[in-house]
Amino acid sequence: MQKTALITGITGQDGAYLAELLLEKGYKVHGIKRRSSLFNTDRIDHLYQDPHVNNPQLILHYGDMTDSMNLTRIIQETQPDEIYNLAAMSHVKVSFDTPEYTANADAIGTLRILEAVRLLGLEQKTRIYQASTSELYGLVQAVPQSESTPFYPRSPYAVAKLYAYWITVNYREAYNMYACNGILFNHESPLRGETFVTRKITRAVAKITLGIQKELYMGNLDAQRDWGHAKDYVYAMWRILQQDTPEDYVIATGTTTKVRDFIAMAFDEVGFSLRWEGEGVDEVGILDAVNVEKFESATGLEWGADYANSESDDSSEAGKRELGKNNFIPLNSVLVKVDPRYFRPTEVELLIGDPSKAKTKLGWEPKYDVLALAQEMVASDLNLFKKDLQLQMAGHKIYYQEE
Ligand code: NDP
Ligand code: GDR
Repeated sequence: MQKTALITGITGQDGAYLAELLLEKGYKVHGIKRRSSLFNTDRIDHLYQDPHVNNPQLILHYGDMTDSMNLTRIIQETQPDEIYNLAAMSHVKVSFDTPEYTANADAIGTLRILEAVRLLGLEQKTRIYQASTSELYGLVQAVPQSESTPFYPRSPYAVAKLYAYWITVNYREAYNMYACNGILFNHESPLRGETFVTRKITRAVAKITLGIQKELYMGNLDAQRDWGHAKDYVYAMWRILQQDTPEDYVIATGTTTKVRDFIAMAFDEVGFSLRWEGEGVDEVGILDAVNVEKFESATGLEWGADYANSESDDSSEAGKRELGKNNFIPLNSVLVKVDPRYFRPTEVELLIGDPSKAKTKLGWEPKYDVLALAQEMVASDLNLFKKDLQLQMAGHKIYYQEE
């Protein structure tokens, strides 16, 4: 019997990887997308199936986590065997600006899904995966963080997700539903949203080395995160719903990295070594040395050695740039600066997960480590911006927004 899955948040990073995985496994996949004034399905366009063709395996529905009637109707129509509730206002910093909306979508949205399944009498048919998060741990109580570590959320996002976590546990216990939390630590990929820290960094590395951007402005460089690859993590989501009994699991790599070190790692991919000077808001990352061979093979540009040693700074003028040549980044350029606007009112300083339970019970292990992740992300962003550079050189104007 073919299984049917419903993915909320299918247009997001995880939704895209999960949809791909479930289609490969032979599922019929329904996804909920939001109405937007522009197309918002970039991440899943490669999976799109023309609805005019017989029996498409991927079907999209308009919907929103804040609309109970909409969610109930979609669940009734699709009768899913598995629901993956990935939709959320997922940006921690933005949740301080939109706390009420975040609570509505992330906390009450989860309740809407659980209650719809119950009201429709699907408790014994439909299994539910809830996208819980390492942000629940917040202010460090103990490390590494496991399923039994106490929670101490530090943002409106994390508090909303705390409600979602417990309402999932409660529906499991109260109504004997198959509902599970995956407590996932940070996971990234070339599909990561542009305003999350890893992607912001890998985009900047690509743009700076290609001469499209001059500097990277960052927030807290000391924060430490347990970064994995989204591909590994969506596989864990699926595994969680295939067990005999519904349980909650931590999914993490078990190693942690400082933001500052991820920046250095990403620049190293293009042959740039940074040195750090100053402290706090005055800290800067300076181009200390270049591995010319590595730079040239990563970027396809020729390193402009003479210019690199000169005092001149006519950077960022695309018109003056010679195509195929780096003649715009002198050694000792300041490439990274701190901007307090990216600080959070309350910060989560240290996350490092203990995935032992997932390893033992799910047989799950990450395939990627943080270096392999950074490599893939930098390579992907270099490809992306090299295309833009070609267009710019041919006279097209391209505008960028970075946050
Ligand atoms: P993204 O931000 O990339 O994707 C979020 C998805 O939710 C998008 O499809 C978005 O739609 C959709 N969405 C947002 N608000 C609503 C709403 N009101 N109604 C319907 N859909 C909505 O997140 P990720 O893919 O990275 O994360 C997936 C889930 O996992 C999220 O719940 C996140 O909080 C959680 N999580 C993520 C971790 C990570 O490191 N990535 C770690 C732990 C948990 P649109 O495309 O239109 O914006
Ligand atoms: P996080 O991810 O808050 O952990 O939430 P993010 O990448 O936004 O931040 C990670 C850490 O980096 C620090 N930081 C910056 N962050 C951003 N976005 N931009 C900056 O310029 C910057 N400078 C430093 C942050 O302060 C933070 O400490 C992500 C989301 O995917 C959540 O949905 C998910 O639940 C958690 O991961 C696990």
